[in-house]
Amino acid sequence: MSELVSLGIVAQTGLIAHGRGEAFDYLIGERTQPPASKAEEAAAALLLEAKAPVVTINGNAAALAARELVQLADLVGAKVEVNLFHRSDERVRKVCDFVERESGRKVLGRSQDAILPGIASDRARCTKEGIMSADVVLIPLEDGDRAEALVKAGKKVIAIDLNPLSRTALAANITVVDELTRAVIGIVGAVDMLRGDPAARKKILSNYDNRGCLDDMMGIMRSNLGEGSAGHNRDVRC
Ligand code: PTJ
Repeated sequence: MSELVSLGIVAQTGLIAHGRGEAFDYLIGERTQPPASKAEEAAAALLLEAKAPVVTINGNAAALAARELVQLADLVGAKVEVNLFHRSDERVRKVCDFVERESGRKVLGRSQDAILPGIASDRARCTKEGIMSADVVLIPLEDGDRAEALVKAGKKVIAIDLNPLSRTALAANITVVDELTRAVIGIVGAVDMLRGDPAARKKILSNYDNRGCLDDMMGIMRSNLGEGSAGHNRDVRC
Protein backbone atom coordinates (compact mmCIF):
# COMPACT_ATOMS: atom_id res chain seq x y z
CA MET A 1 0.00 0.00 0.00
CA SER A 2 2.73 2.53 0.93
CA GLU A 3 4.57 1.72 -2.32
CA LEU A 4 1.39 2.60 -4.21
CA VAL A 5 1.25 5.92 -2.32
CA SER A 6 4.69 6.78 -3.66
CA LEU A 7 3.51 5.87 -7.17
CA GLY A 8 0.49 8.19 -6.78
CA ILE A 9 -2.08 5.39 -7.07
CA VAL A 10 -3.18 5.62 -3.42
CA ALA A 11 -3.74 9.12 -1.97
CA GLN A 12 -1.72 10.11 1.13
CA THR A 13 -4.93 10.06 3.15
CA GLY A 14 -5.72 6.67 1.62
CA LEU A 15 -3.26 5.19 4.09
CA ILE A 16 -5.20 6.72 6.98
CA ALA A 17 -8.46 5.39 5.52
CA HIS A 18 -6.81 1.98 5.23
CA GLY A 19 -5.80 2.12 8.91
CA ARG A 20 -9.34 3.05 9.88
CA GLY A 21 -10.52 0.03 7.94
CA GLU A 22 -8.06 -2.24 9.72
CA ALA A 23 -9.29 -1.02 13.10
CA PHE A 24 -12.92 -1.78 12.19
CA ASP A 25 -11.92 -5.11 10.71
CA TYR A 26 -10.34 -6.05 14.02
CA LEU A 27 -13.63 -5.22 15.75
CA ILE A 28 -15.54 -7.64 13.53
CA GLY A 29 -12.99 -10.41 14.14
CA GLU A 30 -11.28 -10.09 10.72
CA ARG A 31 -13.78 -12.39 9.09
CA THR A 32 -17.01 -12.18 7.13
CA GLN A 33 -19.82 -12.09 9.66
CA PRO A 34 -23.32 -13.47 8.88
CA PRO A 35 -24.97 -10.03 8.38
CA ALA A 36 -22.19 -9.18 5.88
CA SER A 37 -22.83 -12.45 4.03
CA LYS A 38 -26.51 -11.44 3.79
CA ALA A 39 -25.51 -8.05 2.38
CA GLU A 40 -23.12 -9.73 -0.08
CA GLU A 41 -25.96 -11.94 -1.31
CA ALA A 42 -28.25 -8.93 -1.68
CA ALA A 43 -25.49 -7.05 -3.52
CA ALA A 44 -25.10 -9.95 -5.95
CA ALA A 45 -28.87 -10.12 -6.47
CA LEU A 46 -29.09 -6.39 -7.15
CA LEU A 47 -26.14 -6.41 -9.55
CA LEU A 48 -27.68 -9.30 -11.48
CA GLU A 49 -31.06 -7.54 -11.62
CA ALA A 50 -29.53 -4.24 -12.74
CA LYS A 51 -29.95 -2.94 -16.28
CA ALA A 52 -26.90 -0.67 -16.25
CA PRO A 53 -24.63 -1.54 -13.31
CA VAL A 54 -21.37 0.30 -12.68
CA VAL A 55 -18.48 -0.65 -10.40
CA THR A 56 -16.45 2.37 -9.30
CA ILE A 57 -12.81 2.14 -8.33
CA ASN A 58 -10.72 4.67 -6.38
CA GLY A 59 -7.06 4.55 -5.36
CA ASN A 60 -7.54 2.31 -2.32
CA ALA A 61 -9.86 -0.08 -4.14
CA ALA A 62 -7.40 -0.29 -7.03
CA ALA A 63 -4.54 -1.08 -4.66
CA LEU A 64 -6.48 -3.78 -2.83
CA ALA A 65 -8.55 -5.48 -5.51
CA ALA A 66 -8.33 -3.96 -9.01
CA ARG A 67 -8.37 -7.30 -10.81
CA GLU A 68 -11.05 -8.85 -8.59
CA LEU A 69 -13.38 -5.83 -8.91
CA VAL A 70 -13.07 -5.91 -12.69
CA GLN A 71 -13.73 -9.68 -12.67
CA LEU A 72 -16.89 -9.05 -10.63
CA ALA A 73 -17.93 -6.33 -13.09
CA ASP A 74 -17.42 -8.73 -16.00
CA LEU A 75 -19.52 -11.41 -14.28
CA VAL A 76 -22.52 -9.09 -13.93
CA GLY A 77 -22.03 -7.11 -17.15
CA ALA A 78 -21.10 -3.91 -15.31
CA LYS A 79 -19.03 -1.01 -16.57
CA VAL A 80 -16.00 0.00 -14.51
CA GLU A 81 -15.37 3.68 -13.76
CA VAL A 82 -12.38 5.16 -11.96
CA ASN A 83 -13.70 7.93 -9.74
CA LEU A 84 -11.38 9.66 -7.28
CA PHE A 85 -11.97 11.67 -4.13
CA HIS A 86 -8.54 13.33 -4.16
CA ARG A 87 -8.75 14.16 -7.82
CA SER A 88 -6.05 15.40 -10.15
CA ASP A 89 -5.73 14.71 -13.86
CA GLU A 90 -2.44 12.99 -13.19
CA ARG A 91 -3.89 10.66 -10.54
CA VAL A 92 -6.91 9.84 -12.69
CA ARG A 93 -4.56 8.80 -15.49
CA LYS A 94 -2.33 6.81 -13.14
CA VAL A 95 -5.20 4.91 -11.49
CA CYS A 96 -6.85 4.18 -14.88
CA ASP A 97 -3.52 2.90 -16.23
CA PHE A 98 -2.99 0.79 -13.11
CA VAL A 99 -6.45 -0.82 -13.20
CA GLU A 100 -6.17 -1.50 -16.94
CA ARG A 101 -2.72 -3.04 -16.50
CA GLU A 102 -3.86 -5.22 -13.60
CA SER A 103 -7.11 -6.35 -15.22
CA GLY A 104 -6.46 -6.22 -18.94
CA ARG A 105 -9.71 -4.30 -19.46
CA LYS A 106 -10.48 -0.71 -20.50
CA VAL A 107 -12.10 1.44 -17.84
CA LEU A 108 -14.11 4.66 -17.89
CA GLY A 109 -13.08 7.81 -16.09
CA ARG A 110 -10.16 9.26 -18.05
CA SER A 111 -12.36 11.85 -19.67
CA GLN A 112 -15.23 12.92 -17.47
CA ASP A 113 -18.14 14.54 -19.29
CA ALA A 114 -20.85 14.71 -16.62
CA ILE A 115 -21.45 16.25 -13.21
CA LEU A 116 -23.15 14.40 -10.37
CA PRO A 117 -25.57 16.97 -8.85
CA GLY A 118 -25.23 17.92 -5.19
CA ILE A 119 -21.43 18.02 -4.91
CA ALA A 120 -19.76 21.41 -5.06
CA SER A 121 -16.24 20.46 -6.12
CA ASP A 122 -14.65 18.70 -9.07
CA ARG A 123 -15.29 15.48 -7.10
CA ALA A 124 -18.69 15.68 -8.80
CA ARG A 125 -17.12 14.85 -12.15
CA CYS A 126 -18.00 11.47 -13.65
CA THR A 127 -18.95 10.00 -17.04
CA LYS A 128 -22.26 10.04 -18.91
CA GLU A 129 -21.64 6.51 -20.15
CA GLY A 130 -20.86 5.16 -16.68
CA ILE A 131 -22.10 6.60 -13.39
CA MET A 132 -24.63 9.03 -14.91
CA SER A 133 -26.40 6.27 -16.88
CA ALA A 134 -26.21 3.66 -14.13
CA ASP A 135 -29.18 2.27 -12.23
CA VAL A 136 -26.98 0.39 -9.72
CA VAL A 137 -23.56 1.60 -8.54
CA LEU A 138 -21.12 -0.40 -6.42
CA ILE A 139 -18.92 1.94 -4.37
CA PRO A 140 -16.07 0.39 -2.44
CA LEU A 141 -14.64 2.70 0.26
CA GLU A 142 -16.55 5.81 -0.84
CA ASP A 143 -16.88 9.15 0.90
CA GLY A 144 -20.24 10.17 2.37
CA ASP A 145 -21.00 13.17 0.13
CA ARG A 146 -20.76 11.15 -3.05
CA ALA A 147 -22.68 8.20 -1.62
CA GLU A 148 -25.52 10.53 -0.61
CA ALA A 149 -25.44 12.31 -3.98
CA LEU A 150 -25.68 8.99 -5.85
CA VAL A 151 -28.74 7.99 -3.80
CA LYS A 152 -30.31 11.43 -4.40
CA ALA A 153 -29.65 10.98 -8.13
CA GLY A 154 -31.89 7.90 -8.01
CA LYS A 155 -29.18 5.25 -8.18
CA LYS A 156 -29.38 2.09 -6.10
CA VAL A 157 -26.12 2.12 -4.17
CA ILE A 158 -24.12 -0.82 -2.87
CA ALA A 159 -21.35 0.26 -0.47
CA ILE A 160 -18.47 -1.81 0.83
CA ASP A 161 -17.37 -0.11 4.04
CA LEU A 162 -16.02 -1.56 7.26
CA ASN A 163 -17.45 1.35 9.25
CA PRO A 164 -21.17 0.73 9.82
CA LEU A 165 -21.54 4.27 11.20
CA SER A 166 -20.13 6.12 8.19
CA ARG A 167 -22.44 8.38 6.17
CA THR A 168 -21.72 6.12 3.20
CA ALA A 169 -22.83 3.04 5.15
CA LEU A 170 -26.00 4.81 6.29
CA ALA A 171 -26.86 6.28 2.88
CA ALA A 172 -26.41 3.13 0.80
CA ASN A 173 -29.26 0.77 -0.11
CA ILE A 174 -27.02 -2.20 0.59
CA THR A 175 -24.01 -1.86 2.87
CA VAL A 176 -21.50 -4.68 3.00
CA VAL A 177 -19.63 -4.25 6.30
CA ASP A 178 -16.71 -6.44 5.38
CA GLU A 179 -13.11 -6.03 4.26
CA LEU A 180 -13.01 -5.23 0.54
CA THR A 181 -11.12 -8.30 -0.67
CA ARG A 182 -13.32 -10.67 1.36
CA ALA A 183 -16.46 -8.80 0.29
CA VAL A 184 -15.66 -9.16 -3.41
CA ILE A 185 -15.06 -12.90 -2.98
CA GLY A 186 -18.41 -13.17 -1.15
CA ILE A 187 -20.30 -11.21 -3.81
CA VAL A 188 -18.72 -13.24 -6.64
CA GLY A 189 -19.72 -16.49 -4.87
CA ALA A 190 -23.30 -15.22 -4.51
CA VAL A 191 -23.39 -14.12 -8.16
CA ASP A 192 -22.45 -17.68 -9.18
CA MET A 193 -25.19 -19.06 -6.95
CA LEU A 194 -27.94 -16.64 -8.03
CA ARG A 195 -27.14 -16.22 -11.71
CA GLY A 196 -29.74 -18.76 -12.89
CA ASP A 197 -32.35 -18.04 -10.21
CA PRO A 198 -34.26 -14.77 -10.72
CA ALA A 199 -36.97 -15.83 -8.24
CA ALA A 200 -34.38 -16.26 -5.48
CA ARG A 201 -32.87 -12.86 -6.36
CA LYS A 202 -36.25 -11.12 -6.07
CA LYS A 203 -36.99 -12.84 -2.75
CA ILE A 204 -33.59 -11.87 -1.32
CA LEU A 205 -34.08 -8.25 -2.37
CA SER A 206 -37.62 -7.97 -1.05
CA ASN A 207 -36.62 -9.43 2.34
CA TYR A 208 -33.38 -7.47 2.67
CA ASP A 209 -33.18 -4.99 5.56
CA ASN A 210 -30.06 -2.83 5.36
CA ARG A 211 -30.64 -1.03 8.67
CA GLY A 212 -31.09 -4.42 10.34
CA CYS A 213 -27.79 -5.66 8.90
CA LEU A 214 -26.00 -2.50 10.09
CA ASP A 215 -27.49 -2.88 13.57
CA ASP A 216 -26.43 -6.53 13.65
CA MET A 217 -22.86 -5.60 12.63
CA MET A 218 -22.80 -2.99 15.41
CA GLY A 219 -24.01 -5.66 17.83
CA ILE A 220 -21.13 -7.94 16.77
CA MET A 221 -18.64 -5.11 17.34
CA ARG A 222 -20.14 -4.32 20.76
CA SER A 223 -20.04 -7.94 21.77
CA ASN A 224 -16.43 -8.39 20.59
CA LEU A 225 -15.45 -5.27 22.53
CA GLY A 226 -17.25 -6.68 25.58
CA GLU A 227 -15.15 -9.81 25.30
CA GLY A 228 -12.10 -7.54 25.21
CA SER A 229 -10.33 -9.38 22.44
CA ALA A 230 -12.46 -9.06 19.28
CA GLY A 231 -12.99 -12.78 19.42
CA HIS A 232 -9.43 -13.90 18.86
CA ASN A 233 -5.92 -13.82 20.31
CA ARG A 234 -7.48 -14.72 23.65
CA ASP A 235 -4.33 -16.45 24.78
CA VAL A 236 -2.21 -13.33 24.30
CA ARG A 237 -1.73 -11.21 27.40
CA CYS A 238 -0.23 -7.73 26.98
O1 PTJ B 1 -8.32 7.36 -4.12
P1 PTJ B 1 -9.24 8.45 -3.69
O2 PTJ B 1 -8.67 9.81 -3.94
O3 PTJ B 1 -10.60 8.34 -4.33
O4 PTJ B 1 -9.47 8.36 -2.10
C1 PTJ B 1 -9.97 7.19 -1.52
C2 PTJ B 1 -10.24 7.36 0.00
C3 PTJ B 1 -10.56 5.98 0.57
C4 PTJ B 1 -8.98 7.92 0.66
C5 PTJ B 1 -11.40 8.35 0.19
O5 PTJ B 1 -12.52 7.90 -0.52
C6 PTJ B 1 -11.72 8.55 1.65
O6 PTJ B 1 -11.16 9.38 2.34
O7 PTJ B 1 -12.65 7.72 2.12
P2 PTJ B 1 -13.13 7.68 3.66
O8 PTJ B 1 -14.09 8.80 3.89
O9 PTJ B 1 -11.95 7.56 4.56
O10 PTJ B 1 -13.95 6.36 3.68
C7 PTJ B 1 -13.34 5.13 3.48
C8 PTJ B 1 -14.11 4.09 4.30
O11 PTJ B 1 -13.63 2.82 3.92
C9 PTJ B 1 -13.88 4.21 5.82
O12 PTJ B 1 -15.13 4.10 6.48
C10 PTJ B 1 -13.01 2.99 6.17
O13 PTJ B 1 -13.32 2.45 7.43
C11 PTJ B 1 -13.40 2.01 5.07
N1 PTJ B 1 -12.34 1.06 4.71
C12 PTJ B 1 -11.00 1.26 4.75
N2 PTJ B 1 -10.34 0.17 4.32
C13 PTJ B 1 -11.28 -0.73 3.98
C14 PTJ B 1 -12.57 -0.16 4.23
N3 PTJ B 1 -13.71 -0.83 3.98
C15 PTJ B 1 -13.61 -2.09 3.46
N4 PTJ B 1 -12.41 -2.70 3.21
C16 PTJ B 1 -11.24 -2.07 3.44
N5 PTJ B 1 -10.07 -2.66 3.16
